[in-house]
Amino acid sequence: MAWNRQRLRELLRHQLGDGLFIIVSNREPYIHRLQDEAVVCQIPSGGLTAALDPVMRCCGGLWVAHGAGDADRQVVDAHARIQVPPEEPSYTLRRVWLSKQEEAGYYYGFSNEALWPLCHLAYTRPIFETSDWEIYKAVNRKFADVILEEIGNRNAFVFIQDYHFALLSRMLKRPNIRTAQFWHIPWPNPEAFRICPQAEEILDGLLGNDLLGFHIPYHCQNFLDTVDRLLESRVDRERLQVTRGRVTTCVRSFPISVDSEAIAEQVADPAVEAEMTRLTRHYSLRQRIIGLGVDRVDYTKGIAERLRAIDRFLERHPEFHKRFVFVEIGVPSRIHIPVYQRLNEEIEQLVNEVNWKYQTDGWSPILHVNTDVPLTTLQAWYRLAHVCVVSSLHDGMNLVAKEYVSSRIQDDGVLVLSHFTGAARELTEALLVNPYNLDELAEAVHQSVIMIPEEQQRRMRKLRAHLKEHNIFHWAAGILSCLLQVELQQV
Ligand code: ADQ
Repeated sequence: MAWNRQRLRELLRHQLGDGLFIIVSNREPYIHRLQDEAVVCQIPSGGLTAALDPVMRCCGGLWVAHGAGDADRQVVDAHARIQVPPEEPSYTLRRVWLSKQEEAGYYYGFSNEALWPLCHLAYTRPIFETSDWEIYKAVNRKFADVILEEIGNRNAFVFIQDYHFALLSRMLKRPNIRTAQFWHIPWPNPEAFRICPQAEEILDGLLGNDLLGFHIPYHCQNFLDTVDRLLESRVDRERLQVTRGRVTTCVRSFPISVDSEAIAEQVADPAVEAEMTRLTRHYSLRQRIIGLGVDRVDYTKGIAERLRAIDRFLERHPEFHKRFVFVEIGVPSRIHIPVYQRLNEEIEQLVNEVNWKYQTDGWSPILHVNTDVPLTTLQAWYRLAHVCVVSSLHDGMNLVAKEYVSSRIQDDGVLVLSHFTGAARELTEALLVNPYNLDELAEAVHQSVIMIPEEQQRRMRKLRAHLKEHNIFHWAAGILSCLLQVELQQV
């Protein structure tokens, strides 16, 4: 039987007992902003929060995150807490306040200028600033203090998210606390990782966890190899665990996913269908073949490669001029970092160039939407697109690929997917490509637009069947039951 909300809830109720369940992440699942002098509550885009909100809704507990919204302070109580989601309060969000300087050093600096490029092999050089590292440590400590205050003497399970908190589990180490951490981005090989001046401290920090999760076995192997090379410890490859001092950390893979059944239901809603009609009219898309790219604008996502491939495809196949439109929905992110500013400019310029080269009679081949789009609109695009191109140069998993597949309720459409995503290990019926190979990517776009309906259906049915079983609840149940077993064995 596939995992669903109900089964996950029962598992947690049964295993947690009176223990407190806490999720920690940098980004908050709900953010309050000021708009036209009114406070509005928004859901930030990004894979991590989208994946974990359904988990938290079903088990309650506490979510600790950076309060980043300009109206966040206005809506919390005296302990910086608020009940969410607003329409159906089911868990507590505890906000942690960071100064501009802390945000610059911990988030933009060490997390995103050092660790992010270090772990993604996309040929962007990491920047290691000692001052950023000092702030990163201090912010990890600040989160640890908040969490320890919330836990008091109770038993607690803390589920830490991502590379922003490499040192947190070590700081939380207490007999009444068990921790699991999920690393949402790839883990590189030891040669790549050892250039980090703080490599040993980061590894030591992560080995404070009882359980450490990655998306795919390859990232686990890389982690074990890195520990073996760089740190005094005992690495047991058969049992996939590392012992350092008196702590044993299990290292396992748990491929993250989406709530595929909920997505399939949502996209069939009349509101999504009305939005499909509106978009088709608004952008004059009737009779056109629609290609789609959806990303946070990041140099790891291969957006420029994708746009160049569209150019190559149109160059080679003029019969698709005026028939094909590629919709690129890219929400700018981390714009305070220079490399991201340059990337936004590069994409803008590429879109202009390609459009200038081909546009005629009211047709432009690329439609560029450079904002966050509401969920209904995003789902309408997923349904309208004949092909979705995910061309990441390196990606832990990539949820866009899984969202697109889950939205194809008529079993049609084609997913073009980079080999270098975690998703490529599971979604093998996609057209798998090397995004560095422009001709291959352009050819995959061509293959998708000429693929016969029977072949589309054969592939899409398999992909959808896979996601029906390997959904977000399967991921959460895997990692949480593993954490709770650790508890049972070790106490
Ligand atoms: P991300 O790098 O953020 O996640 P991804 O997994 O693709 O990448 O998730 C992006 C999410 O943001 C999707 O849910 C998508 O719908 C949403 N999104 C993107 N652009 C949007 C837009 N313009 N408007 C609205 N929504 C938009 C990190 C890792 C990934 C890993 C996830 C989860 O980098 O490898 O899959 O965490 O672990």
